[in-house]
Amino acid sequence: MEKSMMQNSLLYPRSNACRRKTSLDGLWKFCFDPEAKGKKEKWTEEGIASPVSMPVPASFADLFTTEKERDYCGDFWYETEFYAPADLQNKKLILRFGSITHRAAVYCNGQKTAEHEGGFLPVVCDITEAVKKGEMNRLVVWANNELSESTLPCGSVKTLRSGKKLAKPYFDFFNYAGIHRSVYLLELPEQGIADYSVTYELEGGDAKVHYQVACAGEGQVRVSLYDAEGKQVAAGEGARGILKVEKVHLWQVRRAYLYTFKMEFWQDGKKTDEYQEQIGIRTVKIEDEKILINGKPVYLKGFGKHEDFEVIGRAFNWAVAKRDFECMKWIGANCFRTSHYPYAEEWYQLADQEGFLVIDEVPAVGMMRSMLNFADAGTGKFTAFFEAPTASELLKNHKKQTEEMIARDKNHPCVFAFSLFNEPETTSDASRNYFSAVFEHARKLDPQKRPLTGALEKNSSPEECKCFSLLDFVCLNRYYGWYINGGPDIEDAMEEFREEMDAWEGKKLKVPFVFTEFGTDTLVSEHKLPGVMWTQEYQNKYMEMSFEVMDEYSFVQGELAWNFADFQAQEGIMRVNGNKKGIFTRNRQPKDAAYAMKNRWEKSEN
Ligand code: GCB
Repeated sequence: MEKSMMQNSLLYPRSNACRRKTSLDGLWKFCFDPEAKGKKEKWTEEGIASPVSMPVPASFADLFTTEKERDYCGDFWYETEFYAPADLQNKKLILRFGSITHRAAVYCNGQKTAEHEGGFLPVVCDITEAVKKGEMNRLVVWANNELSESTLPCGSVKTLRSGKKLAKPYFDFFNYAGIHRSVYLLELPEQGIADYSVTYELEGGDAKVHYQVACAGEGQVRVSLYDAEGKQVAAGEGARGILKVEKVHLWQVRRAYLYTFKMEFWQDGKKTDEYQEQIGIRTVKIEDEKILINGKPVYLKGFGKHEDFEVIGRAFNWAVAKRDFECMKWIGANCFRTSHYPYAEEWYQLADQEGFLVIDEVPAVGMMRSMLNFADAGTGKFTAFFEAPTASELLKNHKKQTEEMIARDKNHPCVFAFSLFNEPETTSDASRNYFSAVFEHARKLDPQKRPLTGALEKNSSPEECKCFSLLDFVCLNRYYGWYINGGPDIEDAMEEFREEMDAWEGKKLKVPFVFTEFGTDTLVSEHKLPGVMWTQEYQNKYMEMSFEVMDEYSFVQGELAWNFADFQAQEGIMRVNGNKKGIFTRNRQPKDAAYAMKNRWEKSEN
């Protein structure tokens, strides 16, 4: 079997005295393969057939001008070439894709070097044996964007009479696919630093940083810690230990402070590897109904987001990310959820720097058989999702992607919680068993033992839900006044909202509740006084009503509106060229509701 990616380090690519990264981003070759004949026809060795040019990173969908290409579902291929250094003594060569959506196999000179399931986490392959040194090498990637009920996210494939396949997501975002994040060629020491983790303990004004460095090969580890001015504040030896930081500068919400943690690997008196990363010293704790960062309660203000933008689809772009953070700072937010999948690593780096809290979510979305999950959420619809024979394979994938997400993101100070699902069925014993297994597994993975949660939809009511007790804090997605009693019925919606909140209160769970979704589709073009559904006035009215109810319950400790910005979704009678619940438009300009939210959020402290 090929080396699986988990054997390879997930550390973010960096260049230094011992490591070199070379970007392979740019224009690659690309082709669709509707008959899935590429493997039989040896495209893996001989190159792909009739290619067109394709930018990397990008989703392919919105670059083309025909439906056939935009809505393509099935196999597709990428190809490029790269130069491998002539001298690789004591070095290994690694290829690292930030993500390939949803599954991929990577071939170097015809040799399969990796296979990966899941479209939102890195694909890493060791190509040391497969490359021709001192020459150009052919790199071919097979990818596929079909959805099923045993892979994450969930959906199905429909075949039209013509034989054309279409992806049918059980979720409300466009099934963008492609090489979505940067690709690097890494020259790394054969033996050296593979991973590290840090945990924190605060003692008065000082802190203890417990560190652990995982290495491949025998050698000595030296570590050191530098403050933001570059002054060394602590140092140690050994693969694990404690660094004492006096008069610590804590990483605080919207007041980030980052130290640099530097690791060195020495063999026979020679430094053969080094790696450094910025870390933030802070603690996270759930106590009664509060979320505590550094022992102090924080109220979450912000959004559920998407990786989504015009033309590039789901690809990472630094400029878009920068603009998003500027908008979130302007409006007074302090938190976002990476709905509904782990984002590109650069998002977390920016959040670390800006002091944003992040709920990091695994792509466990669509775990209810439904093309209109948003509409079915409140109707009591039940599809026996976890009773199906697909559940055991699904669980395997769910656990694996949770492992990869936590392995990749565990050292980011911004990540204060992991979300292990969005809106699945939770009312059956089968769902309880399924999620007990997911949570039990996840609890073993995080060195910092951060809170685990998941976002519950309306069917997961206080009376019916069998899974809420697995969560360290409860996340609710609720649309009272939109999917439930919208428009002139909103006064009933408000009463029903209160009734549900009263029922939760009655359960005396003694945990914080966070609203991870609430919102209304709002067209920037539409104004009406008094407001009607879809107008800007109605979005404002709905938000006011929602905040009034939330403010009545002290166990509500956060409000993440749906969504930060308008985003592309599957076509349908409920969507006008995408989901329009953004507080900002798709090109990141504020709707009217943004000003009211800014006013509210700026009044309260972080
Ligand atoms: C939800 C889903 C989200 C949808 C949203 C909506 O409950 O979690 O993915 O986009 O509702 O707008 O309907």
